[in-house]
Amino acid sequence: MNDKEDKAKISRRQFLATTGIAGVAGAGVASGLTPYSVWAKSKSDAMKANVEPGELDEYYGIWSGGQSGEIRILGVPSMRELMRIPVFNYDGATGYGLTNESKRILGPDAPLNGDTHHPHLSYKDGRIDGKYIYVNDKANTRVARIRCDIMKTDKILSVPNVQAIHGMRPQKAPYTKYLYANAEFRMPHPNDGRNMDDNKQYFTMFNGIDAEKMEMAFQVIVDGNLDNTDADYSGKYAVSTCYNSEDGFVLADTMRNERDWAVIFNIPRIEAAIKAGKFKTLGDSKVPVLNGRHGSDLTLYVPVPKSPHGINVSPDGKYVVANGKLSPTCTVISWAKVDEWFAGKLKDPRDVVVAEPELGLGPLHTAYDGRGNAYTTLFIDSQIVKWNLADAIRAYKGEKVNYIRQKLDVQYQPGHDHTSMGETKDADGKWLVALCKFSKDRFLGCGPLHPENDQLIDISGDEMKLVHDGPNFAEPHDCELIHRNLIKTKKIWTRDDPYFAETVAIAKKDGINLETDNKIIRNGKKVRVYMTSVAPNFGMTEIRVKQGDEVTITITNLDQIEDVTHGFTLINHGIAMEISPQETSSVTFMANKPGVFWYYCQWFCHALHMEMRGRFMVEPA
Ligand code: K7E
Ligand code: CUA
Repeated sequence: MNDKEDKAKISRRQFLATTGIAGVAGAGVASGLTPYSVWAKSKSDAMKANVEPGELDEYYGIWSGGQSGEIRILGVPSMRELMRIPVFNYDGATGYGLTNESKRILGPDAPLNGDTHHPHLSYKDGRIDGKYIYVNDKANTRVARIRCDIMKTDKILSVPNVQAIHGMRPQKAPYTKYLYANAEFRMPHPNDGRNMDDNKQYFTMFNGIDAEKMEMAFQVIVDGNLDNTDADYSGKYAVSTCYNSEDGFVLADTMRNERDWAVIFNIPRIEAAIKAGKFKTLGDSKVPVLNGRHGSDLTLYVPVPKSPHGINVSPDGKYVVANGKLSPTCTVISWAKVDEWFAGKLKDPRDVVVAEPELGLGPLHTAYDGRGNAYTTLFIDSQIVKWNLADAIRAYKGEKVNYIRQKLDVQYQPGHDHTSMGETKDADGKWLVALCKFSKDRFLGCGPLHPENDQLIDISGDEMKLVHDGPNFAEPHDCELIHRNLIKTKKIWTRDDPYFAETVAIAKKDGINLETDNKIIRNGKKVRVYMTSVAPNFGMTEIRVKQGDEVTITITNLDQIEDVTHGFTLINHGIAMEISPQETSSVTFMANKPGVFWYYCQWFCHALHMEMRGRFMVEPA
């Protein structure tokens, strides 16, 4: 890079730091640090992200799809997108949201949008067990579970009596018994229009979900609101940030206090209180509701500066870091001290704080390398700051040590960051992904809506090195990087899979053998069509029904060969679905229009794929 380019780049960064973005997040907080940057990346650094054709990535990247409502699977380090998993959204390729199998998961009248933020895998003893991915839907107050073996959404739960599930984490130990889910927004109770102006009737709740059944286990009323959450490595605690201790309705009010808090939930005490019957219920809901406000022995409110956002437990199991957002600091809380506090040995809730390092402007989230270092995103500074936990603790005690190891410019405005295996006891400190909210000029223009920029950073050495820019569509808030050995996926379906068990049961009642039969069963105006598919043939090349019939098409793909997926698309009916090898898929719709409508296989499966089609014939009423 020549001098001129260098200057141009630096002035661009300064420009970003001084534009409106800084103003939004409470500018004027000076960090007092002199950041240094690594702009250039050499060709050899970039080659680290290179995965040769035919080679496999070492890590699965589990990405949230933000406002798209989906989950995406990327390979890391190549950052290649491997798969999209529809979760809260409609998906035209797989028919998710159209098929009977997916509708059973989504439930009746489910909205077909979602806002996924936090994908997290299930645990055993603080390690990834490879079973499930859980993810929140902020937009419609839901949580979902995805089966890792088939990479399909498996269950969805609507959380009652709250609004906007944001922070969400599985319990880490001894196993994922509970899923912890923060409802972000306070709302009036009851929310039937009578209390809309009475702030005192507003509250929100921390939610415990039975992670195996995907049913509500408990709700805890809190003061303030709830942003992000994490769980410790002993299984005893969950902890959530609150950016609105002021109970404000508008921005200016939420920024009034110099300190808000992190609230720690004592899970064994919550379980004991439920056992002892110390709860109430709200409205029609049967879920136990406990009081966790100030003064409750179920919670500990730790004051932290200022409007904290991310909350991240260190993989050594000792600490949790609350990220200051409007304060240039992070607050380090010791779990051992939290034990002491609940044992009645400490007086001041701030006694659980063991460090409060000053890191830079707009700290949002922190990740760890398993070697004692933390990596915090600085939204306003557009940097990742690497700092040392032990040194930050020594500095808090008054020692003169520099806990900052490096600051690396990222492009631009990072939200979450995540390290390989960093949310587990097996944190391996190889890779860091910075999920940048703005990409600005990093990619070819695609209109006013820009992609995000997910940057891959090599953290295996002493110095962080940027190796790859990864454009991504709206809006990955968070991801997890999991070693490929921990996730085992099926190559073809097994016929006894619960995903389509209910469809199989209906066929059985109709006396159908799905593996051999091609038949139409009529029951009044309800018509059920059963057919098989083997490349390049559907079991039936014509289906005759009457106008006004409710038609269910059930197709079983008999192919046993990996990757030979068929599809069923019915012209002019808005119907399409995936049928992968050994899968049964079904869809129900009204045959309202008389005439001939072709159906075809929309998944290129065979040299004669174009010929894999048939006529859907509707006789006029
Ligand atoms: Cu975008 Cu985790 Cu929803 Cu932070 S959250 S950036
Ligand atoms: Cu079957 Cu294309």
